Amino acid sequence: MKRINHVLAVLIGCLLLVGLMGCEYTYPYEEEPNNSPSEATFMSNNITKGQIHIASDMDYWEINLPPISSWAKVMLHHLTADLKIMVLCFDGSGNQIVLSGSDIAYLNSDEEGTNDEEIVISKNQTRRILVCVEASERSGSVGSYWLEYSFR
Ligand SMILES: [Ca+2]
Ligand SMILES: [Ca+2]
Repeated sequence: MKRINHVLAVLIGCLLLVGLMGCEYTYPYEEEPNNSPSEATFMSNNITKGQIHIASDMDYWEINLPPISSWAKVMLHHLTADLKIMVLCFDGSGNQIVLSGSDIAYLNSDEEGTNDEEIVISKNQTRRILVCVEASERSGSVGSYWLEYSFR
């Protein structure tokens, strides 16, 4: 009887754990909540997956870069819906880099439909990037994506 009670206790414990963890939606590799810059998921690989599960969802990702000699690129691909990306760049002291002139056009990327998104950052003092993925205002649709970055 004691043994059965023990098994029951473990079972109830597992159910409680699953119940608690299931409260917040989490896609593999993405850690919700990640809806603001301070909750950004750190990208430990140069490629990851995420999902915009409701139209108002936002996914923030944090990328740390070593010194780059010419550019850094942030890409969104394998889109299942019309999503968009926006990036914020910071220097080694944590100050936001204000991009000017022609660079401004590359801060946001929103192609139509499920076309890939790409942002090229040419400011080589960039050491930290915050990426925000969300539904395009055009469609407000939900879907999954792969986020990737590279640099040179
Ligand atoms: Ca999110
Ligand atoms: Ca788009």
